[in-house]
Formats: sequence, structure tokens, C-alpha cells
Amino acid sequence: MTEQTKVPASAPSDSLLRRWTGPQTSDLVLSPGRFGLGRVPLRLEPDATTGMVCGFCATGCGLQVHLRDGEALNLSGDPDYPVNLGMACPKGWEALAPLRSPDRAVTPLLRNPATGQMEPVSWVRALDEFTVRMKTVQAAHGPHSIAFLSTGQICTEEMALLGMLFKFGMGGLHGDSNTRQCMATAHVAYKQSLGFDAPPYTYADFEQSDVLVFVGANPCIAHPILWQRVLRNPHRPEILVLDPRRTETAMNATQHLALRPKSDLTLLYGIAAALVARGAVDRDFVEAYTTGFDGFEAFLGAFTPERACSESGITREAFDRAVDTIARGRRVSFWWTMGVNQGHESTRTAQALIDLALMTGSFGRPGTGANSITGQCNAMGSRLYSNVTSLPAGRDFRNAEHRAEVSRLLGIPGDRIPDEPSLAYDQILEGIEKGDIRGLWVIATNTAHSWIEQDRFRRLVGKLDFLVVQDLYASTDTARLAHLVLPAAGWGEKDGTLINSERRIGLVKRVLRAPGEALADFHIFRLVAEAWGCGGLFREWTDPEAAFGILQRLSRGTPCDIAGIRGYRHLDECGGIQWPFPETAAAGTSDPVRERRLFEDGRFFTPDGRARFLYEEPRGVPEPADAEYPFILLTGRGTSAQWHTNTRTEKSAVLRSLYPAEVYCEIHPDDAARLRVETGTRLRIRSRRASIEAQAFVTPTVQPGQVFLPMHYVEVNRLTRSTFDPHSRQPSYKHCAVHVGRAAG
Ligand SMILES: Nc1nc2c(c(=O)[nH]1)N[C@H]1C(S)=C(S)[C@@H](COP(=O)(O)OP(=O)(O)OC[C@H]3O[C@@H](n4cnc5c(=O)[nH]c(N)nc54)[C@H](O)[C@@H]3O)O[C@H]1N2
Ligand SMILES: Nc1nc2c(c(=O)[nH]1)N[C@H]1C(S)=C(S)[C@@H](COP(=O)(O)OP(=O)(O)OC[C@H]3O[C@@H](n4cnc5c(=O)[nH]c(N)nc54)[C@H](O)[C@@H]3O)O[C@H]1N2
Ligand code: SF4
Ligand SMILES: [Mo]
Repeated sequence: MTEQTKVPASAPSDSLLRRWTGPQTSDLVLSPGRFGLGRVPLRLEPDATTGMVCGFCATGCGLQVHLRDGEALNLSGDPDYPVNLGMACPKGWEALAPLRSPDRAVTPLLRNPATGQMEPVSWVRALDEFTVRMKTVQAAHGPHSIAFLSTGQICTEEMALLGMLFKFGMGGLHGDSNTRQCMATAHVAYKQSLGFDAPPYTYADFEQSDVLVFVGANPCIAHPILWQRVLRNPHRPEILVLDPRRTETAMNATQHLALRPKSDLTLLYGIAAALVARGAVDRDFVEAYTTGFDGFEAFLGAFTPERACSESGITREAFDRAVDTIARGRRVSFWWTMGVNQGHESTRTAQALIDLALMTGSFGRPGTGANSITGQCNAMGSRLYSNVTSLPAGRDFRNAEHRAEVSRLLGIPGDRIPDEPSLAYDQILEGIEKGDIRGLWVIATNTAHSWIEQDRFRRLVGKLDFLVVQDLYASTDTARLAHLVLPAAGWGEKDGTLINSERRIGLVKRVLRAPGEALADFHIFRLVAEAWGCGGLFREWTDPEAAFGILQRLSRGTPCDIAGIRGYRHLDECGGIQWPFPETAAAGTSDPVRERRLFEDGRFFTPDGRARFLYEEPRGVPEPADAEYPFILLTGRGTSAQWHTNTRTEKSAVLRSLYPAEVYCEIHPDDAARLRVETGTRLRIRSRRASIEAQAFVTPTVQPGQVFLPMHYVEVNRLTRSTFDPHSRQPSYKHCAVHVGRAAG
């Protein structure tokens, strides 16, 4: 830590502080339900029930929170919400427990350089420290020597304010979020192929398909309520699962293609080639709405069934059956998640799925689509509004016209808007390595656990002059490394909106008081703006609903136009509203509750209105298994009761009882027999980066030569390898080589 020179910072106004840290009443006028209330603003009845969306995954279930004396008592699935129809998974049911945990951060904490201990400080002191030290770093190393890493797990209004504060107010340039770990591939793939980051589907498509193809997705565990929607499908659908593991989802499929890890691209091109060969291309659709098919068709010539099968390890019989099923399907939908997005050639793999949907005319009709399922509750919000890789509403930092629009719509001087996008997450860490970035602000993500090749991040933290972590808990692996911890209010303690996987904007409400002096992220950002001295730029951002109005203004005329939404109350009454919802929709007959999909008219968002076929020769994996490291390590979600780095889910006794406390490693019985280990044996798992111990869990759900570790245990990312897709810069978490043996002793 360097000695600090004092740079004057303006103190946050006392009245703001009093308002946000004092006795809190909701900024939002809560209503006890959606229906039958008319437009009369209603103060929440102390013992009422109110609806809001879940804050874990991007399914975006509606929950009914039951209040006593104005505070949440418990909750249940909302039977009227169009997403979940009354259902909820264990995390949803237990969503209040993490908020009530005794280890919540209740005051700002500052590390005492003399003792190395974290000590409680006032907000005034914390904000002073924040501004002085960040400005000191900037003064010494340039304005771009500070950076932030944020999240897909705070409200859209909050992430938008953060991105604008940091870039337009604080003079910073580089900020990215954990959405890079998760959705960057889908974002880039859609943008390049369809002209906008626009997942086309609506959840009704799960029920309307006659063929559903899941690639690298395990919804039984990761999106259980979406799987319930699949189970409601009345068409006796064929369900194909492409996953190296025989997951819960694969077990429930009609066809499981247990392909070799990261052989997807070759296999998907092989399927496309076989569809061409049997004349299963929808030539009318291709002709009318796409461009580049001829080149694609020629490219596919090299992907014979023999090649596809030998490289992916699929039998010819299984391959032919899959091709036949897709060719015969009338309403075919392709769904993908992290098995695709996290890979060394992930953007092209996602685009191979888009190509398959385009060539079979599976777009814009019920039960079709190339559909990326989102992960975090608001990853979609961060893709559209976080001001990270693109300007709000999908605009481009490099486009002078877009910058001028944003400047005009926000009343921000044009010269404050950067003309280049941020560095990506891994490049920000590179910047720390090189000494270019010295100050880091981490908001609602737990990098020290979740980032790939974790030991490197932990080493890099030592190079930072100033690390600020803004979280619900001071006990997270990243918060423990911080110089300053800012205590945040969580889901349920603040108001705002989240955008789910089917583009539905849902409402979050304050139904509990945040403990101690913890503040909503929105208000923390406002305080930082005041303290920094740029509060004047954000005068209009008085509260989340006002911010929502600003985002609506920014969205007008773009593909994600939401200008027609009449405030939070409208969202509350409708059970969420999918984008787009322009003013014309609001004025016309369109029913916002209706499930809506994109591209029904075959017009895409590219300049010529046509979707593009994009493809590239597959490349080998960067770290294949070899004699020294003979196993391939797969990672992913373990149980529906664990959420990521487990900071929230570990707080619930109910959830804790649903998963093993210690890290376990799934290994095939043949490998286990050869290594003479059984379930419960301690294993040592070694990669070129690090070595960890885990309990063996012997199961045929993994293939011989592969092992699986759930990402929820902190050790796991010590093993993974820094490999990134070149287009999306998303980490390839699901492939590296390891050695597995009995642990000594
Ligand atoms: N309970 C729970 N639910 C969650 C989360 C959570 O932490 N816990 N996280 C949420 C988030 S942010 C996300 S992004 C989603 C993730 O949701 P999913 O992507 O469905 O979950 P994962 O288990 O990460 O990965 C899915 C599957 O990819 C497979 N896979 C690995 N390598 C390959 C490959 O090369 N090819 C193919 N085809 N498949 C492969 C894995 O075996 C795994 O079964 O879940 C969301 N829901
Ligand atoms: N090996 C491996 N690693 C992976 C993956 C994998 O499949 N395999 N998946 C990757 C994926 S898809 C993802 S999305 C990432 C997730 O990785 P992370 O984002 O690091 O995981 P979380 O545990 O969700 O961390 C969120 C943090 O925000 C805090 N928090 C929650 N709500 C709020 C809030 O309202 N305000 C504030 N300020 N803080 C809040 C929580 O306490 C927690 O510390 O992990 C990635 N890492
Ligand atoms: S499926 Fe996702 S949104 Fe629904 S209750 Fe579970 S965690 Fe919440
Ligand atoms: Mo994710």
C-alpha cells in the first residue's frame, strides 16, 4: 500500500447520508399484488403479500413475499406469474435466508495498514478514503489506471449508474463484469449473426417445440423451473442433449449425445452437412431472410459424418438418429448454456447453433429458435445497459453518432464519453500484471473464487494499490483481500428491475430493511458520485424508478426499446414485460402479458435485415490430455441448492443440507477401479497450475478419462487454465488436463 497524498474530495451531503442510512421506508410505493388494484398508489399494508422476481438465476421466477409488520416473513412461488406458474426451486424458497445471516457487512470496513486488520469506519470516512485513494492512483498513473469488475446480479438501474458514473463521471475507461464469465459468447454471437444481442425466444417455446436440442446445458440443475416448462410440453417432444456427462437433463432426454469435451463445433458442422445432404434445408427461408449460406454450404463439404463421429466420439447410429430427428422436426428449438459459452472456440460454436436454426427455418415461429439461456438474474441487463462493452441499449462506443445520442439523451458533455470500449476482464487483470491498473473496485462478484486460474488473480491483488469490494458480506474470498469493504443491501432490500432470459423485465422490491448501515448499490453509487465531485452529472438519477425512466429514454428507437412501459407499477401489474415494448406497442392493442418472440417477420437487426451464416474451421483444444495429465477436467453446477461461490446459499441451513459440505470429484467406475479408489477416497487432483484434494464420487455419469468438479468449491478454479475465446474473451472453464491419484496419507 502506498502512502496517500490528500486530494480534496467533497463530502457527501449529510441529508443524502441520513436519508439512506436512517430508518428506511421503500422508495417504491409497493402494491400487494398485480391484479385488481387500479392505479391508486398504495402504501404497503403491514401484513400484505407482494410480488417480485427472484434474484438468483435468469429464469426470473415470480415470488410472493408475505409480510408481517411491513417486513418479509416468508415467501412462495407466484401462481400468476407467467414464468414459473407458482413453482420455485430451493434457492427461490430460501431467498430470504442469506439476507438474515449474522455475518452481513453492516458498516464500511477499512484495512488498518499498521495492523493489517479490517476496522469499521463511517460512510463519510469510507467515501473519503475511496475518492482520495482512487484519485491518487489516477494522478500518479493516469485516468485509466483504475478499473471495476461488476456483475449480472444487481438491478439494471444500478449497473447503468455504475457504468456511467465510472466512465462519464470518474474519468475511468476500463470496467467489465462477471457477465464476461457467463454470457459474453452469446452476446457476441448474436450481435455478429443477427445484428443485435437479441435472444429470440419466449418460455412458451419450451412447450411448443416438437424437437428440443440442449447443448452444454443442464437445466434440471441450473434452471429447474425452465425444465418444468419442458415437462409441460404436450407434443411428446424429442429431447436431444449434447453433453459429455450423463447429467440429470441427459437422463431425462430421448437422445443423449455424450460427445468428447469441446468437440461441439465439428459435430454441429457434421450435423449441418448431413442436413444439407438429405435436402433438409429450408431454402425459402434461407433465400428470403439470410445471407452467406452458399459459402457455408461449400465449407460444410469437409464435415463428413465419419469425421464428425470420429472427432466427437459419437456412434454413427446416434449421429444419424439425431440428424433424422432434426430433419423431421417441424418446430425445432436449439438451446445452449455454459457448455457452449465457455470454450476456446465458443463464439463460433454458438453461431453453429444459430446457423442450424437459420438453415432449417427455425426462427420466429412458435417452438423454434437458436436460444441462449441466460445465467444470472440480470445478465441480460448488464449486456444491454451496463455501459461496459457497449453504450446503453446496444450502442457502440466507437460510433460518433451513438456517442452524440447518449450525450444528448443524458445531458452529459460529449467529451466525457469514451470513444473506445473497455478492456475485457482478462485484459484488466493483464493491466494489473503490467502495473498499468492500480486501483480496482469489485462489485457483487467474487473474483478470488470464480475467476479462471485463480492463484494468478490472488497473486495480482498484491500489485494493487487499492482494492475496494462492495458486497453483502465482508467474508467473501475477495472481500478478505480488500483494503476497503462497502456494505451493500441485497435483493429484497432494495428496489429495481432485472431482465430475465426471455427478455422479461421484472420488478424487485424492498421488503426487508438492510442491516446496520448497508446501503443499496444504487445509493452507494450516488454517494460516490457526490464524494467524487461529479454528482451534478447524475442529478436526475434520484431513485431507481427515475433511473428506469432514463433507461427507457435511452432505449427509444433501438431493438430493445422499452419506452412504452408505464413505470414500475405497469411491470407490477403485468407480471413483467418483455422487451421490446415501444410506445407504439403500449398505445396499440398489444397485450404485454402475451409471450412474445422476436423475428416473426423474418427481419433481423443487421444493416440489410438478413441474418448471417458465420463459421470457421475448428481448432484443437489448447491443453489436451497427455501421459502426465491424462484426465480432462470438466466443471459446472453441482446442485440446484448451490449458487456459484456459495456466499449466499451457504447461509441457509435448508440449502446446506442439500449438498456435500466438501468438494467432491466425479470419476468413472473404470478409472476408479484402475486407481483403486472408491466413493469417499481422498483424491489429489493436479493440473499445470495447482494441486487440490477432493473426495472421490464414483459414478458412470462422467466418461472414462474425464472428471467433473462443481464450481461452488473455492479450490476448483485453482486448477483451470487461462484460455479464452478470441471473439468474446469468455474463459474456457470447462476444459483442462489434470492428473488424478490417491491423496497421500
Ligand atoms: N443451482 C444453480 N443454478 C444456476 C447457477 C448456479 O450456480 N447454481 N448459476 C447460473 C448461471 S450464472 C449460469 S451461467 C447457468 C449455467 O447453466 P449450465 O450451463 O446449464 O450449467 P453448467 O453446469 O455450468 O454447464 C452445463 C453443462 O455443460 C457441460 N459441458 C462441459 N463441457 C462441455 C462441452 O465441451 N460441450 C458440451 N456440449 N457440454 C459441455 C457440463 O457437463 C454441464 O453439464 O446456471 C445458472 N443457474
Ligand atoms: N470453474 C468454473 N468457474 C466458473 C464457472 C464454471 O462453470 N466453472 N462459471 C462462471 C459463471 S457462468 C459465473 S456467472 C461466475 C459467477 O461468479 P461470481 O459472480 O464470482 O459468483 P457469485 O457467488 O454469484 O458472486 C456474487 C457476489 O455478489 C454478492 N452479492 C449478491 N447480491 C449482491 C448485491 O445486491 N449487491 C452487492 N454489492 N453484492 C451482492 C454475493 O455475496 C457474492 O459475493 O462464475 C464463473 N466461474
Ligand atoms: S429457478 Fe432460478 S429464478 Fe426460479 S426460484 Fe430457482 S433460482 Fe429463483
Ligand atoms: Mo453465469
